[in-house]
Amino acid sequence: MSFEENIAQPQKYVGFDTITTQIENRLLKRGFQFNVMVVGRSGLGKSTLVNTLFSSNLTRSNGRHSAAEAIEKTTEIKVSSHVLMENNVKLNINVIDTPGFGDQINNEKCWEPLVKYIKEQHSQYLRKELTAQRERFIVDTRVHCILYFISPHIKDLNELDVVCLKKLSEIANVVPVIAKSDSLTLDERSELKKNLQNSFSKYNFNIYPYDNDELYDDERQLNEDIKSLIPFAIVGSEKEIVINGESVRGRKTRWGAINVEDVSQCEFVFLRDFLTRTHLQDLIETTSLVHYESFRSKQLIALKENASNPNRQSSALQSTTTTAAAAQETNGQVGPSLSAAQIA
Ligand SMILES: Nc1nc2c(ncn2[C@@H]2O[C@H](COP(=O)(O)OP(=O)(O)OP(=O)(O)O)[C@@H](O)[C@H]2O)c(=O)[nH]1
Ligand SMILES: [Mg+2]
Repeated sequence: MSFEENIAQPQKYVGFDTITTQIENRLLKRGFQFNVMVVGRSGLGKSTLVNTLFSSNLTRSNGRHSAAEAIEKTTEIKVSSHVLMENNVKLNINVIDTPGFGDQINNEKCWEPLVKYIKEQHSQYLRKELTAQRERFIVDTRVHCILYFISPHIKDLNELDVVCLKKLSEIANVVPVIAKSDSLTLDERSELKKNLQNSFSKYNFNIYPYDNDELYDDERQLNEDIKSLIPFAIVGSEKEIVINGESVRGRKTRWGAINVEDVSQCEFVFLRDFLTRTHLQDLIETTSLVHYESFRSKQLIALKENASNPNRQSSALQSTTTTAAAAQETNGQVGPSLSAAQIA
């Protein structure tokens, strides 16, 4: 069978070119959902950065101001929801904070609650997708981006960073940053960045952004440029300071004033442009098409295997939490899963 494509122009204006505006209007009414998780040791400036990124007061920055203050001893996950409006565009942001991460005496497995949270969101989404009467728009709580904060005071990744980056980059879009880079000279900064980049490739982390066959040349080039900048050496600030008579977001340091938006002083602007101006949609899409898809197919294959194996089927139907997929995917460690009973 052959298929011939004829391109014709209607003889008078029909109006279907407005479909782009129609889509835009619908999307604008609905708004966009972006879920960002911040991970890193206490006091590295996670809350400050989120507030600097969205130029708002989204999360409370309550870092310790003196060594005597107690640090949070939990890896409890805190989610806060915010709505931002810019021109006509409504952005719903969930900030998933992980206070106390890496601050315990024994940090082994401190990544577990984070992995569990991420998988739980995938699992909830899948459950909603598979119900007979599914919602028209499923509320998306899947983690679209993880900002991973690396201390500026190390020479290379420590053991905890290696394990966490490995685990997290397998299941979500991870963007590492060098926190508080104003505490480094430019030479120290590029030295640390070089070491970290070498380690990322040595350990073969799946750091975002990813290449795929569908990218155009300009997109591929943009991703290359971004990869050469990662980890972004950032500075965050919630305060305005006056530099040369102009009020800017910045910090006063022993060496002088830093304008966080000045690219000769730090890479905050590159990070913000990357997250909001060039890759916001791609982060959301990649979460759905790559990370969620991989979770979904593992779960459905396991479910099918259970269904074709009568012995396992009965146990899957009885169980509400565990399936073969959970065991395969997490080596029995963490992660919720589905059973036929849950889906029905
Ligand atoms: N020098 C410098 N200080 C910063 C920077 N970002 C934040 N701070 C300061 O570091 C302290 C801790 O900042 P937070 O944003 O509360 O840190 P956090 O990572 O959210 O800390 P926890 O919520 O305790 O995990 C505050 O006093 C901030 O003003 C930075 O880029 N450079
Ligand atoms: Mg905080």
